[in-house]
Amino acid sequence: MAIADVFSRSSTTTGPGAAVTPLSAFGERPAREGEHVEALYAWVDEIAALTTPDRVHWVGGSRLENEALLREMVDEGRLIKLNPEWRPGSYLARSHPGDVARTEGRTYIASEREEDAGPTNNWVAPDEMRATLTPLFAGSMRGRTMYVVPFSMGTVGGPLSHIGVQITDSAYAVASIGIMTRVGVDVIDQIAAGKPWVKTVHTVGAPLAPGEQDVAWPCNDEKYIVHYPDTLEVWSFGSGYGGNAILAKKCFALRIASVIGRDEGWLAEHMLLIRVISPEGKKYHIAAAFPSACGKTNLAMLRPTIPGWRVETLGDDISWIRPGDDGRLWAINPEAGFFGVAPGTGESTNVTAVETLWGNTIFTNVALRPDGDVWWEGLTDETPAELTDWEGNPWTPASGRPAAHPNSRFTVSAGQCPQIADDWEAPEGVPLDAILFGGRRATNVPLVVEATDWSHGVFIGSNISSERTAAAEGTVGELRRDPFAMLPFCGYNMADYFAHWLRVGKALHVSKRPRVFQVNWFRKGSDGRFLWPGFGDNSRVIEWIVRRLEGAVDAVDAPIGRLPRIEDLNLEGIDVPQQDLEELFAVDPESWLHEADLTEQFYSTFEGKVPPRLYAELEALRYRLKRAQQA
Ligand code: OXD
Ligand code: MN
Repeated sequence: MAIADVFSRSSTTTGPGAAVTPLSAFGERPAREGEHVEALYAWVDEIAALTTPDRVHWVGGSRLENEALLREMVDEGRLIKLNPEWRPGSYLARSHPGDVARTEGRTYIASEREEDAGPTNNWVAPDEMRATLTPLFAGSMRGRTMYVVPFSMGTVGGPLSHIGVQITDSAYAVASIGIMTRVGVDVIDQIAAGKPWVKTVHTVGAPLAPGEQDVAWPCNDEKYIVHYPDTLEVWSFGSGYGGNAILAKKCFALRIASVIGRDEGWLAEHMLLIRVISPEGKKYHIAAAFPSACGKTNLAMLRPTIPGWRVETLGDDISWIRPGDDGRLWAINPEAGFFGVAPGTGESTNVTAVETLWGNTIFTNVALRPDGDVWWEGLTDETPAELTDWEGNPWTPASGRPAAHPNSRFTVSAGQCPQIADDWEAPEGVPLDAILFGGRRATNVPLVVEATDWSHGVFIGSNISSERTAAAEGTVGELRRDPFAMLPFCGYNMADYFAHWLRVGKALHVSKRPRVFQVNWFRKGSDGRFLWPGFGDNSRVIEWIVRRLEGAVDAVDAPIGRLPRIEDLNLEGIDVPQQDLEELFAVDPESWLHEADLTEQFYSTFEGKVPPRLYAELEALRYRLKRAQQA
């Protein structure tokens, strides 16, 4: 019997023969009164009239309803139930091979004014976009169930939280939203009470003709991920995958929220959030922005290798940051789960993540083991002799292709993380002490450098970049810019976003501003070796940062910021040769002057909109570099 058959029958947790509640027992529209909730009902009716689903199901968010949904998905062949002995309550989804990642080329900011989208976003005028989308959405849910999912980003009713409703015809999206956000009728109560909410509409774009057999992962070759920032709406067509389908995440919590933050004076950021506890028991909160694939989840779940230090996880992808009454910046992780990249997550790189995934996890596009558990490249040192790959084909190490898709994912509740902070759901969030910007840089950028002040920090953030590797298109070594790690996620003109960052910091008293640092775990020596061990040893850099916050160590002024004195780094227990340490912190004025030219080129793409303050930072950097060159 095939593996899928062994575990795909009856996903019930109530035991053989026990009565189970079918999904159809749920889904009633909650009865509430008043003009606000009437507006919600009218909107849902309007979308149903456009998309013509067979049924409308209001998701209430109970555990029993979720179980019924998962059971139905297993019975319909959309999910494979994993062996409960190894992975209780867990499932594997296999996507269509053409629907495996966010589609940035098909992602649009349809703002009224083109200049509000800026040169880094795809723009189409809202009317034109609606004229394109309306015929695509018309009848798009035929033969399917339309789910209405009320959700909150941040705890329901929290002062930093925001709510929304996603309409979707994907049960997979419903199950994922249930993990990644707080879903429930209490959100409808908030809407009824008049709280503003964001409208999000999603269809996989695969209507079914009467009697037509469905496929496990319906989708459409044509895809549109469209944001209307002026009316706080998201419309997504054609994809069932990740950020294209879980609209609360990148679409709402970053693109739309960044616009709300611009207008309300706060920041929606692509940042992990951690609490660092020193051996003296002092607590510090750090948010850190890294482009995708630079180890954000690893840092979020850091296990320090230095004695006495602890890290608690608060979030691994998104932070909402707002000035508090005390004049400091306060941050929450608006999400309720982790949607992490599986390959490369393993015992030796992120044991905390591996432990988090013990059960109750939806895996997508990973490989299946013969024993009904999952596997992906990097999970274990040893490669299993036999697997079913992410496309459902037999696989052995000799197959010559990855068993799991490189963008395969796990979706799991944050509460399952063994080092999650007890108060990770605190509605008011945590006060920020430091902000880190990182990228993957083989050259130039030192292991750590401190910004001299807020506007220098914003300058550094605006210059985040990673070098292209041989695997990506383009010239190897060429810088791929990803300012603030927000390039694909900023819902408005990035130059206005830089100005907003300057404004938010300037409004804070200098003593209350988080300090800003740039980090780079990926610098290489001239022989191509990584100079720094990384992973748990990054705690040594965090220790230096904390000691700077405490005023316990001095720093050395360099043209690019403040560098550590090597003797202040805690290197006990690791063996990094002196020469490597020197290379890790070397600043070559010539190559930095070249970078400054690239920055100027990049800024010029915004046609005069980059704030003068950042040009002043650029000129000051050039001046310091030239002086260093002459010295
Ligand atoms: C993500 C990303 O999925 O940054 O978090 O791409
Ligand atoms: Mn991300």
